[in-house]
Amino acid sequence: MTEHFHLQWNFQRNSNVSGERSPFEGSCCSGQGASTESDIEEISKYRVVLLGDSGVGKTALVSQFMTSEYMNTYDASLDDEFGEKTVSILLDGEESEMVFIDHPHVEMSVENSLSTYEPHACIVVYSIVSRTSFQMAEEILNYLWREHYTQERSVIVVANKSDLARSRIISANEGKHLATSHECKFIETSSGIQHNVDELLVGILKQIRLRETRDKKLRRQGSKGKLLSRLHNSKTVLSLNLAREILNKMCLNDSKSKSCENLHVL
Ligand SMILES: Nc1nc2c(ncn2[C@@H]2O[C@H](COP(=O)(O)OP(=O)(O)OP(=O)(O)O)[C@@H](O)[C@H]2O)c(=O)[nH]1
Ligand SMILES: [Mg+2]
Repeated sequence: MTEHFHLQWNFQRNSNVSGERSPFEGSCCSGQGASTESDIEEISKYRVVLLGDSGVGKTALVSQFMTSEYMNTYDASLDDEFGEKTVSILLDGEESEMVFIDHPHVEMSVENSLSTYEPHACIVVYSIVSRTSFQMAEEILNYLWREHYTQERSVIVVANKSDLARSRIISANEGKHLATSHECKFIETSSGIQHNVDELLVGILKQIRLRETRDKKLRRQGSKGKLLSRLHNSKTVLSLNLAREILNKMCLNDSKSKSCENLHVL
């Protein structure tokens, strides 16, 4: 599929012989002269699995992603085989390839989806008009929590069908509480009237990138930290560090609960 993507990309780059404005102008892939194959290989590729009860709107959301203004229209490889759709997203001047994995709920278990795809992010969808789908989302989140997914990867709780306001059964607060209690982000969407669909798409990519940057930093600090701890092992320094850690945790937890709807911070 990646090969198909590259081939399509190269074909479109080389096929602009009419003198029309290149579709890559103004994007991160515009620029003078021919790009090399290595430019293309540098683009990060992220897998995103959609989970949730049958009929909550997973497939409808992915279809709406395909119409996003962030999508590099000319670079998309809309490969619907095996429930996967690959799109190229341009965000903050950087391009990333996102693969959305969407199997009908009855066809693939959560365990199977995670072990097969090892996703960078999980989107747990429920419908605001279905209590059963909310309970299903909770079960999925409990599983993700036990498997340390919510702590180690990006997990976003999506309350879909917000257009059906009159039939609403699950309040936004209930959804937010579910998300924060599992250390996840939260957003209400409607794929029907395209409410917050772009925000979700961009939010997923932001969350993955932020986490990636933080993990890299932590790894670097980890090696630095080992060195420092060898130097500062007096009792006073240790207790001061402990106090700082506790304070940090308190502040972190507080800001986290406030920012569950802000998909642009971790
Ligand atoms: N009113 C409304 N209807 C929606 C919305 N999103 C999806 N639907 C409808 O809900 C039904 C189910 O949507 P799907 O996207 O097929 O649901 P799914 O989660 O993919 O379901 P499975 O593939 O069975 O797991 C369809 O009739 C959609 O048109 C929405 O935001 N608002
Ligand atoms: Mg579906």
